[in-house]
Amino acid sequence: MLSKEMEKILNNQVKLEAESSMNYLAMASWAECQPGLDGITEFFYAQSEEERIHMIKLLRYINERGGTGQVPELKKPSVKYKTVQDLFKHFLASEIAVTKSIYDIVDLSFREKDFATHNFLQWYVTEQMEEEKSARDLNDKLEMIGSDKSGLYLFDRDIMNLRTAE
Ligand code: OFO
Repeated sequence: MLSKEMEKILNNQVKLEAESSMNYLAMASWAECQPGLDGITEFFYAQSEEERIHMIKLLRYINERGGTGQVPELKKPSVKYKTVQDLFKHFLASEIAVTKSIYDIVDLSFREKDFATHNFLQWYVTEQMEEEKSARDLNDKLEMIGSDKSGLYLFDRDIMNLRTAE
């Protein structure tokens, strides 16, 4: 059985994953409206789907452990991106924030000796490590490319291949 504090913090994480899903959906839609960003568009649509899966996994875990999973109310995502660089900076910042939030729950699971939740969270810890790394790598590449259009063309093509290779 989850403690009340654990139930609350896990439901907060459900909300964060849902917000990430909606933000990435907004990013995908923004990219789809720009000329020639087909790879980036697909990347964020897929990313949005993944976050939705993360949300449902958490929600169901809360229910399985005797809590009540809450479907959250969400704000409309803001989409004020000026450049692709800007878009990917937001992506990295969002992943860093999610990692921190997961670590806070891991910390609580230790303090409460809730080893079932601790075990459940290991999947999220690994996932965040991979997502943060991929977001950092993509940001590094974009920094190198700067405003070079042919570089951006190749970046978009590579990110499309990255998705289809998964
Ligand atoms: Fe939910 O995986 Fe990143 O944020």
